[in-house]
Amino acid sequence: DLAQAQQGPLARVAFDTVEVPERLQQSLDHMFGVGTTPAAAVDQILASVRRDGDAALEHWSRTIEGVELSQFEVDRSAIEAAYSQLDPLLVEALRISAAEIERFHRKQTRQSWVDWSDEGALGQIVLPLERIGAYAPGGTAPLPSSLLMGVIPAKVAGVREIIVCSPPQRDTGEISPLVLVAADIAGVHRIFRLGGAQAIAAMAYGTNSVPHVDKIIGPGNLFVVLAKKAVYGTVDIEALPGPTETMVIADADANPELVAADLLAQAEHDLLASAILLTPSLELAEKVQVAVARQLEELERAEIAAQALTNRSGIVLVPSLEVAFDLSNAYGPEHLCLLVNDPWQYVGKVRNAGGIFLGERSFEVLGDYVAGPSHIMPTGGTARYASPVNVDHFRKVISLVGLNEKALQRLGPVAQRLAEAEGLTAHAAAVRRRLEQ
Ligand code: HSO
Ligand code: ZN
Repeated sequence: DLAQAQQGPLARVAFDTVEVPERLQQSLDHMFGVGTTPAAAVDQILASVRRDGDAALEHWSRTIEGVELSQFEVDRSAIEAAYSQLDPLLVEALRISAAEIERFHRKQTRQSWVDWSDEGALGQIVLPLERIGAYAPGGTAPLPSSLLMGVIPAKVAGVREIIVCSPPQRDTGEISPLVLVAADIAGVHRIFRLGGAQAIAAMAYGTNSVPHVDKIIGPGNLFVVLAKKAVYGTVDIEALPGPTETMVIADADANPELVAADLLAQAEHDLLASAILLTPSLELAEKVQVAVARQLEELERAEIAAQALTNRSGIVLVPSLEVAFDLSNAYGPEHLCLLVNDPWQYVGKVRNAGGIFLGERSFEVLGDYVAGPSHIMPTGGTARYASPVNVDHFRKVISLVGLNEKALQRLGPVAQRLAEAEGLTAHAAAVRRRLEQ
């Protein structure tokens, strides 16, 4: 039951029904008191950063991340040093990716407008947010591509100041050079060596060292996601990102090796990543199963991918492509990959998905890195109402009301009647005084 799958406890791991691994619970018990849940620990961290500012940031960086920080902000020389640590071809790849992302998002124009008539004018002003913060996870495999995908749409929107928080690595005490260089190429203004819930708290409330922002974006571990959820309202957030998902719809002509490769590419992200194939062809299903098993052996992250394939993944044999699209709409996958003949004819059938990838040559990994659209897409079935990160995430609208006497004469009595019905006599009087003038 694919619709059910999106509501199941696994899909909600980042939210409230988390089963806490034993080792994690032990360190929670040790640091915060016996029986403390992740959400309660996050609340404590948020409250202390709000109260004690930089001192709390130092404390939590020491106790949780195991790093002694004398200065949170990264200076220019550290960024230059990061460039010199990277292969120039890799730097070039980041630049090309950044240029393609920018080119795509420049298409997303939403204009201010003013509409004049004999009743005056109505309109809207479109403005960028002033300051946003992006979180870039550290860990064993930092994802610089995700930083580009979050920051560049903000840049295109015209956000005045973009800051980044990312945890320093234990061995070097510095943020991963990949993250530093990606942040620089994306056009980030300030970078801070901060990870976890304390980084989210710093960006939400502000401290002496870290300015508070209007919106926080970016993926993170359980604590980061819980912290984003908790500060929502004080700041905006783009989403509570869950484990990544791909759904492949393939017909009998699809290449099983490529279907398998695309499923595995997604499965290697996370133990809870979801990679699902829907196909009406039993023959293809069997070939994909064999190909997956064989290709799995060649992967460095085979263990993670193999687990992911047994958790929230699988091959579903469907009676027809028609049914495949119904199931896919019920599931609302982050990525929907169409490995079918003439994929364009099915685009109109898709109602819920973060992104649609059309055909064998237009696969998800291109989208992950270089196609142009942001790869930060709605997960957990939220594609029912949410969109991939885009320029509008970083813009807001101010309504303009510039009506004249003629509009007052026509609409004033209507407003007055509604005000009286709501029992709001001061509202009614504000209309009446004008009509009586
Ligand atoms: N597929 C991931 C994004 C990503 N892939 C980053 C590689 N790096 C979630 O859309
Ligand atoms: Zn990916």
